[in-house]
Amino acid sequence: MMNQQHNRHLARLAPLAAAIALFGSACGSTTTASSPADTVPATDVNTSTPSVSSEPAAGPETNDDAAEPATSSPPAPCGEFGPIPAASQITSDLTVDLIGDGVADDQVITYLDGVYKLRSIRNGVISEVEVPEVGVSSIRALGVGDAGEISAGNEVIVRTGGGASAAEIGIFGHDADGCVFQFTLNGEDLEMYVGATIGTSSGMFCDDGIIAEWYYELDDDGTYFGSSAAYFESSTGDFTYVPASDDFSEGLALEDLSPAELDCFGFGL
Ligand SMILES: [Ca+2]
Ligand SMILES: [Ca+2]
Repeated sequence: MMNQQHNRHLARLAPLAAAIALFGSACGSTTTASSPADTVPATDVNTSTPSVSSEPAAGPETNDDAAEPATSSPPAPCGEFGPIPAASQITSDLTVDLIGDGVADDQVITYLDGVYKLRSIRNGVISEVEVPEVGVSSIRALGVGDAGEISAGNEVIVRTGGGASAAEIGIFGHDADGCVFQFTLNGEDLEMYVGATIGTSSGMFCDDGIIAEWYYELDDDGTYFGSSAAYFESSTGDFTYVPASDDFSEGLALEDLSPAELDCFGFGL
């Protein structure tokens, strides 16, 4: 099935319940948790508390790295990030649970510093990504939930832009080192839209292990046509169709349409 990104004709979410049921079985055969084996330094995939050892590393580590600033901050597997510049405009600042241990002790901040950026502090690890193409809108982290079941912990649902009539939604997760990244859909930008204009309407749903979207358009005869589809994280950081979840319908009455809203872990736009 073609992935037509923007022009996907999504409609009723009626088949979503079935999709979720299917998803359950699709999920049973989850692919192996492939870890992005990039430039992994000598750190373990350590989700426990960053132990800036109080005891000296009993070894010949007396190798003076002169460039090392004499701070006692935790290790920085994602790079060095200073304080957010005072002149930048903070557009959201949430205290959330990114690890997924039930305790909201992590932080997600979105801000404008020339470009929009999303910074997360997860288990003490700071990381940041730029969010391009925001349009006339701004970006704002909306909340977290376990939308992708391969990536550990909770994902961040973010309003990544949009215009007057629709908000664009993106999803951000964390890799094995705790560094934030933006999810993709079949390897391309994941952009979902929530909103309505005269003649069009679109919405988005998310819950544990699944996201879905729908889109309708007014037809010549006054009815609506459109389609819907559900997605799951099929490989690290990438969503794909839940098998047989995409649906096309036409001849719909206005009251048949799923609402043009974000229905996502209980938080809205
Ligand atoms: Ca936590
Ligand atoms: Ca997850």
